[in-house]
Amino acid sequence: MLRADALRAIYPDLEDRIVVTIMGAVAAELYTLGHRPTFFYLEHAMGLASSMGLGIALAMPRHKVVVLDGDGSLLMNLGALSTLARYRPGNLLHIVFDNESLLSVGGFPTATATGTDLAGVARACGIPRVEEADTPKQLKKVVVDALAGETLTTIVSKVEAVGPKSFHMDLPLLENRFQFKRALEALGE
Ligand SMILES: Cc1ncc(C[n+]2csc(CCOP(=O)(O)OP(=O)(O)O)c2C)c(N)n1
Repeated sequence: MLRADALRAIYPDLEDRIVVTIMGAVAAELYTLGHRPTFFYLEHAMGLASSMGLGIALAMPRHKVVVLDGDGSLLMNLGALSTLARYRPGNLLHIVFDNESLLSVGGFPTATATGTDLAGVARACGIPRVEEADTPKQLKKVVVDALAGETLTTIVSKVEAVGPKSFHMDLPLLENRFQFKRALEALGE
């Protein structure tokens, strides 16, 4: 599955949500589909999108929060899965696009290319619902289910190590940061 196709399939389910993405390819792909003030693209702080999503989900329990993560990013902060499971906010959906690669910096293989099973790690950490979805249709189904429910969910989707031609986003980090904060304040807790 191409991540771009996966994102296109679930974009209608994301566009009215609070979304936090990792940097690089997936951020550019989501941005290209259509930026929303409630989307935050976490530049630089690799591995921390799920931690940021956890904080927002706990602070804003009436709103669904979706995190778009990558295998390299999650591997860099693997303990995040234990912390997510410990607090288990039912309004948090954690989607990991596993391309077995650090694609955004040139495509070096990660540990999922040599056998690490992130869905298995998530289950062992105690995430109450873990799904694997490897086609856009399957992903759409589990995303819709998870957003309709109240159970912390991690979805691991294997995708090809293919990204956009350009990672350029016409939205500076600071502008995104202030716009996102205002959008969340307007939503209220
Ligand atoms: C702490 C830190 N180390 C390294 C980087 C450089 N970096 C940016 S994106 C990236 C790869 C991210 O890999 P993954 O999460 O698998 O996503 P992909 O690029 O494959 O979509 C790296 C190493 C960074 N931004 N921050």
